[in-house]
Amino acid sequence: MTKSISRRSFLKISGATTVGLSVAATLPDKFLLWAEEQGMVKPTYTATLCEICFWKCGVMAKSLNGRVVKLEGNPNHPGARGRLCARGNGGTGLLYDPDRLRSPMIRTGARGDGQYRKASWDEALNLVAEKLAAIKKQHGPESVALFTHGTPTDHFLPLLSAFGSPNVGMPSFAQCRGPRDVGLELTFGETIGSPERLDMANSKVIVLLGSHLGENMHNSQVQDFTEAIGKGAKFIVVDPRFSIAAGKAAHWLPIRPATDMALVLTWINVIIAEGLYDRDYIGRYAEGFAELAKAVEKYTPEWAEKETDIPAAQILETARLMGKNAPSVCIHPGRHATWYGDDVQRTRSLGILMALLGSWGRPGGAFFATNASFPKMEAKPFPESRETLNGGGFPFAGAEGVTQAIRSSTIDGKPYPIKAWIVTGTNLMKSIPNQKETLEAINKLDFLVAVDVMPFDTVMLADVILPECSYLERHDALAVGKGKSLTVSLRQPVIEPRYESKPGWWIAKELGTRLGLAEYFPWKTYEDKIKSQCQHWGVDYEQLKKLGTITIADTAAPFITASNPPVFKTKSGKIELYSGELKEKGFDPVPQYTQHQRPKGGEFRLIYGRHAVHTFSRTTNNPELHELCPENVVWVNAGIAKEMGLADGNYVTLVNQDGARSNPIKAKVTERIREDCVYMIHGFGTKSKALKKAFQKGADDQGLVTRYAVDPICGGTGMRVNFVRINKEFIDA
Ligand SMILES: Nc1nc2c(c(=O)[nH]1)N[C@H]1C(S)=C(S)[C@@H](COP(=O)(O)OP(=O)(O)OC[C@H]3O[C@@H](n4cnc5c(=O)[nH]c(N)nc54)[C@H](O)[C@@H]3O)O[C@H]1N2
Ligand SMILES: Nc1nc2c(c(=O)[nH]1)N[C@H]1C(S)=C(S)[C@@H](COP(=O)(O)OP(=O)(O)OC[C@H]3O[C@@H](n4cnc5c(=O)[nH]c(N)nc54)[C@H](O)[C@@H]3O)O[C@H]1N2
Ligand code: SF4
Ligand SMILES: [Mo]
Repeated sequence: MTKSISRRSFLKISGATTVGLSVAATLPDKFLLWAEEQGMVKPTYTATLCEICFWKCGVMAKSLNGRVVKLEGNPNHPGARGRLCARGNGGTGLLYDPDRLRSPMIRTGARGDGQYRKASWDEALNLVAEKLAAIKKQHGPESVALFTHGTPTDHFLPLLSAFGSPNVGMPSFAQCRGPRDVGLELTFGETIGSPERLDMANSKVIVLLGSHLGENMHNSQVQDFTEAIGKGAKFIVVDPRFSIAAGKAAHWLPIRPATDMALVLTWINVIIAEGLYDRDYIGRYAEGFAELAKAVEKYTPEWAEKETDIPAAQILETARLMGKNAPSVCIHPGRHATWYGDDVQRTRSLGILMALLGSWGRPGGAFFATNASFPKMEAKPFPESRETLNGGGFPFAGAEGVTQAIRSSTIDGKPYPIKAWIVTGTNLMKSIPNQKETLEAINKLDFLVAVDVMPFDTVMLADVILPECSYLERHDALAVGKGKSLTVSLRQPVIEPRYESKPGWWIAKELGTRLGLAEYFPWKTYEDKIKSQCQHWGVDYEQLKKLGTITIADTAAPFITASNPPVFKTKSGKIELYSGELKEKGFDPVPQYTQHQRPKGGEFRLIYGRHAVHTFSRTTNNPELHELCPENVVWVNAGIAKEMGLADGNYVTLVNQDGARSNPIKAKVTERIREDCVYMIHGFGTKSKALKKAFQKGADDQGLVTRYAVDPICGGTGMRVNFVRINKEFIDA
């Protein structure tokens, strides 16, 4: 754990000073804690991993008499460093949520009307296997698609591959970091990883475009951010909204939304023109400098001022600030990168900026992952399958899938039909844009099975619902971390599964067995599998159980030195400032700016983001976290509000360009946002009545994202291309 940041400053950044007090507030917990004080019960501690988000922090879970009363950060785990964020602390809320799925359910009414009957595991699993086998027989195995996010992937992807289908869609690609990963790969031959390999704690200057750290609460990243603030790093925060990070910034640049490329290309031009780039680094490691210099010549600060609404002088000043502090400059490449449809190119422009400053592979910039790895395990090879749809015809779509391409094949049957979906760990109605299309696809399906913990909107459209137990009640795949060192971490049950819920590994194995695929699951329990893996890797399983995380000795240096030259796995073996690969496929080899549509009079661009105490939709019904933030609000510029006669706290509805209307949502009237956009937290406005706390609370941003701009390079869906009007009629209602 870093010494220079206190727990208080971490909590202050996270905007969640109250969390931890509300945890363990329930009556049974209070009684148990009292009994512990009296010495009547003894606590047990179990090391495991959080799954409230995908930072997967190490957790030390404290239980009393078989009840989990407190979750704390595991000091051994690099993502946690002894702390959890508010959401992680609130994980007991998921475990004890009274609305949890309790037993397998089979649909009895029409799709979407919420009518189900309870079923035994045997009946439900037999039905799922029967349906999938029949669809395979009639349409081929590729007509079954998997949508997944998080650790369920480790169980259901092997099941899908063994079944013979290549079709897997993950919103964490096409609706999240796909464009970023593709953009960096095209530039450096590798991406930045997750957790992002940024050496922020040692940066002198940190540049954030969007990246609203402090609201985006990835634990150790926010700890690094807090440490950097403590050490006096200068922040350049580019955001149309005065975010928590903007509050820490030397320069807040309230950019006109959708014009970031203009700013970054201008920074690049200034840094080249003023000779502020790292000549030696570029000379050794990069190619295409001359083409780059020429292609950005036209992007002058005066031109950029008109596009971005940021004064030319400030553009110059910030470019010089970066140049002077190079290479200890961290240009955060973002994570949720699907903004405007030209997102690969925006990320490439950020990569090029990093390269010019020489900060890729340098202290204070980005570091390299360890070379150490664990030996591969022998496994039965999967059968050959038909060509995947998840590429969606995009030349640089990753293996993680273009979700909306599977959705359109489900609707139109082209190039071949998709007839069944397995959905796990993802709430597609909330995560993929254009809910109408998602519903249309679901209504065309012969069969939809959902494996989930909670009855969220997508689950309530399934034909069969299989209740997975929460992460605190199960084993999952060993988590291998490749940061500055190689680590292995264990998820293990803190308590037995509640109700009739079962671990994902068990559900996948049982389905596999019923589908004649038992050989792909050649172990009795998942713990057996983990134990044999540990043996193969030379990891002491008993130690791992106790410590939660084991760090393996390093073999590589994280930064470039004379004895540790960088390796770039691009086609040219160098950093590609000019991309021949993109040129070959008909795209700009050097990123170029294109103007995007702007709001018309009375319209505002809809932008969205994270709240420190919520993860997407998945925490909205969590009693602990719901209490801290029960509904979202819409940020409206104070000047605009005044013109409209709108007061802080008034409820409004938002109507988008296609007539989609939101739930009533409370207005937050503030100077802290530009006049041309409105902002809300993603994930609210749940339609599922089975979620008693979250039902109809707040507004759903996805309901207003009827349009999306597809990135032609990788298939990512830019979702900030919708415009809303604020419905005045409702203000006085
Ligand atoms: N608490 C919490 N933390 C999370 C998550 C969570 O659910 N909850 N989810 C995690 C995941 S999976 C992801 S991908 C990340 C996402 O988090 P980030 O990658 O940080 O998301 P962004 O979309 O970059 O950031 C949203 C910010 O962009 C600003 N913005 C909107 N439009 C523009 C624009 O045109 N230009 C600029 N410069 N800024 C703009 C918004 O005002 C907002 O402040 O968060 C991660 N961390
Ligand atoms: N409009 C809009 N769209 C977005 C975003 C946005 O900000 N705005 N963000 C995008 C980003 S960055 C991402 S990464 C995606 C995220 O998209 P999703 O991963 O779909 O996020 P959630 O909405 O949290 O849905 C999670 C689902 O998984 C279930 N779940 C939780 N834990 C478990 C578990 O242990 N096992 C199983 N089987 N199920 C579990 C939850 O109950 C819920 O149904 O959405 C993307 N889409
Ligand atoms: S960042 Fe928070 S929610 Fe995410 S894994 Fe870590 S503790 Fe859990
Ligand atoms: Mo994401």
